[in-house]
Amino acid sequence: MDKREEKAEMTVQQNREFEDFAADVERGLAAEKKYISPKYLYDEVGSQLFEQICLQPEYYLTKTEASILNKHAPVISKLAGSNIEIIELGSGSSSKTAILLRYLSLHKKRIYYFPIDISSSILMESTRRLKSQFPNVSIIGIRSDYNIGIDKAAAAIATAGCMSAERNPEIPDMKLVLFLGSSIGNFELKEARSLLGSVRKKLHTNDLLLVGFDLQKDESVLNAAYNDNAGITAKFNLNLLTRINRELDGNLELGKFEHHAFYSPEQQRMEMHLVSKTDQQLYIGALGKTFSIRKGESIHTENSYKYTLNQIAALADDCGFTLGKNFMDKNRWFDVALLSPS
Ligand code: AVI
Repeated sequence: MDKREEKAEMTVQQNREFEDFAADVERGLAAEKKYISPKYLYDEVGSQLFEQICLQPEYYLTKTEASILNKHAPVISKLAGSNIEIIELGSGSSSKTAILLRYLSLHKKRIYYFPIDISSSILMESTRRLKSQFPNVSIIGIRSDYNIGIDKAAAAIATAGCMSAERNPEIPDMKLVLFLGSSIGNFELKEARSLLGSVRKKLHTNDLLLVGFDLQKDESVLNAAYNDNAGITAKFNLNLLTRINRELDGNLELGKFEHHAFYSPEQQRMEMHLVSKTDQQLYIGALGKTFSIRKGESIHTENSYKYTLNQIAALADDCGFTLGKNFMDKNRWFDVALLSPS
């Protein structure tokens, strides 16, 4: 693909993203219970704010998962072949993957790493950093959603294989797919099944999948994690309104909403909402429409499901995987589940 074709493809993709966002905001604000998909929290600013959330003392998820990966990197490495293709769904800053790369790069012959993310700036910054940290690892960032990203990574490997007359001894003998950070928790169970099911279809029997699950725990720990003292999670949530204003020509006033996050024991999930402080009209220029919202009414912006080990095993089974191992911290707050195709 030459530069002109690449640009044209980018424009088509941007138009499609704009139309999807507009349609989703219209549907969500017109609904009886207002909602907007959490995927829209991640524009460039939202992605940076999420990186800051991960550093907050109350947000135990990132630190705990990192400590699990640090401890179990040798075992994970032993399970992997000598040439390995690592594909990470929603790689973000790739900081936890760096833990694995540090270990794998010392013990493997050839590593390809394909971080897949929707934020181009975070992707560019993390691939630049990792390339200088791990010069022996081939790193190819893919700005895409997950399904297309996995196909692109497979195509890149196939091209590398075709370039040599004989079978290239450096071509990976296995894929290791990473879906870390409890991102799976932001999916409804049906969507989580569908995502893992489609990942399963792209894997061979000797490939592996590592998924980070946040586990059920004391409510006070959960509530603190999503209501950090520095107010970063609140900014992250409110940034969705700024994004609507900028991209869809909205007139939403951030001061007229507040961040509300709480644990729902019935649904076994953290919920994040933007609660309206007054009766107000929300005008969205790109739609040419106004939506009414009452004082106390909310826009539901995220669910973050907390799993039990039984639920994880059932999900794996439903999607055609065998649960090989649960790598957990000593408090059992977080689980990195190792799944292999059944
Ligand atoms: C990305 N995801 C796993 C985070 C979570 O914990 O659900 C997003 C987040 N929302 C508020 N804080 C962090």
